[in-house]
Amino acid sequence: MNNVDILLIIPPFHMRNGGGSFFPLGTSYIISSLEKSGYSWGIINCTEFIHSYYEEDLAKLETVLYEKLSSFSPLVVGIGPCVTTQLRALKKISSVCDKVFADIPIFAGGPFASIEGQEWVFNEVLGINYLVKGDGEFAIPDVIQVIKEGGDICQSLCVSYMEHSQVNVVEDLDALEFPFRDFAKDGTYSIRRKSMSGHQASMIASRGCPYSCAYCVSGNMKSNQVPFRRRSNENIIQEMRKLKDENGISDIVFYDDCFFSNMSKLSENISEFCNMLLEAELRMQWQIEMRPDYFVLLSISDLSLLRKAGCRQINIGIEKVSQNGLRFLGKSGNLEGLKDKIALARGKYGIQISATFILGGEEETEDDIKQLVDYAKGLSLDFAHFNPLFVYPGTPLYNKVFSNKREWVDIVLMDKLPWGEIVYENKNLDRSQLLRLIDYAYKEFYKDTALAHEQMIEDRFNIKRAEGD
Ligand code: B12
Ligand code: SF4
Repeated sequence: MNNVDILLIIPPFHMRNGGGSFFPLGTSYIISSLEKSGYSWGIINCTEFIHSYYEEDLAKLETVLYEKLSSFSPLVVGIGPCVTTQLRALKKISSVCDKVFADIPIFAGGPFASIEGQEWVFNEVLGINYLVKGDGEFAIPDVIQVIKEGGDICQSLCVSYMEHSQVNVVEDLDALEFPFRDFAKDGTYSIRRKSMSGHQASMIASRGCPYSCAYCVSGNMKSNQVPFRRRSNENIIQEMRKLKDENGISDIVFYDDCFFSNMSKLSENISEFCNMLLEAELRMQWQIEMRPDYFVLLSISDLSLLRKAGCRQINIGIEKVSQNGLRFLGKSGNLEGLKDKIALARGKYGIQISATFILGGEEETEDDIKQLVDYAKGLSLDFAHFNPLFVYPGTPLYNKVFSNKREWVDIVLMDKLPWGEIVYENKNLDRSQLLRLIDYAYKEFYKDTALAHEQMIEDRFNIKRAEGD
């Protein structure tokens, strides 16, 4: 029997075709913090044994989890990082936990657990009474300490429950231990991108997002009570050095929503980060996410410095090009010069450019979508990703589409598709039409390229398997 202070359960997620099994960075941060506090931990990573929310996979989850949980004797159980799409799997996890650990306190954490107004789902639908909202690094050891001292879980000031909400925020991210990486036996450290060749790892330089687009949870988390915070450049570079020296990592994917997040200081921030990195002489390669309205502002000297300091790919969330489409998504900003800037970044500076596009929106038609795909094809991008517009609870888009806070739960629980997403439908395009257009977009964009017959291009969302059900 494994006697541990805390058992962490990582819920499974629907893996898109071409995706891999990821060990979440959030869990790695939590483990480092537990190690530092001297608490013992066990882990069950459900992404290792199921990859979708098909009924047969959920049944397998139940059986395998029961067996695995039975080998642990924890003081407390933490489930997460939870995202809303996992609802069906979370229901199974919670019921198996109840059977095996009837008298042990169970709490959930991660983005879904931190979205304002979703406490009732945990309480009423999932039967999980306690949440640790926001950052888990200091909060989880606090919960363990309270329980070890014989207290009730609610005595930890970091815990939320129906009558009480507490969002935990680590103000100074430099105060955190670097994420625990020792379990990544296969050397992939939660990331496997085809566009990178070396040993890869993911990192995060900030928390939160300073923007609040209508469809996205990040900027709307807890009505913006979770502020945007960034680590110092010194601290980021120290972690890069550690990854290089101790783990043989050469390539980093920064998961930050906006790696550079101050438009008026864009060049200044690029210069500070890149020059410090060059002085550190790490010679590592890295890629970042950037908003398109920032990307068009990049000067020749910004691009040159980014390349020199190791930036090899920029992922831009273009999403839409029509002003109406952008407005509906709560996005604004000038995209003028985008095409030329992409050509310059790739042609002169050898920085690969990948972009994401959202299909679907108010009044959008099949013709609009085909035009967007044609636009994407004309941009000389290295990669493009096309996603349907999804409706997530906790966002302004959700409030526009649904009048009832409970509606999403019924939709996801009743759905037969394997991924737990709610697709935005309008009078012109229903879900299946939109999913077919996603298929069309991938095929059209990648036709005549080396990637044309990759599984992720042929059936990105496992739609064919879903239809065969
Ligand atoms: C990298 C990433 C991915 C990667 C890797 C995910 C992974 N497992 O590592 C991939 C590409 C696979 C992915 C997939 C998806 N993602 Co994603 N992803 C992210 C991203 C950009 C960064 C995550 C991260 O590493 N953050 C850094 C760490 C340090 O933060 P953290 O994970 O929040 O963890 C902290 C706290 O949440 C808490 N915590 C975490 N775990 C636990 C557990 C317990 C028990 C407790 C108490 C606390 C706790 O403590 C941690 C440390 O402070 C976030 C956006 C973001 N900026 O966070 C979106 C985000 C999490 N993803 C999101 C979504 C929607 C998805 C997908 C559904 C998309 C899709 N359609 O396929 C899938 C489903 C994934 C799933 N798990 O089910 C949403 C979730 C929102 C929601 N509705 O719940 C986010 C918030 C993006 C957004 N703005 O909308 N994602
Ligand atoms: S879509 Fe991007 S910029 Fe907008 S709120 Fe989400 S993470 Fe921030």
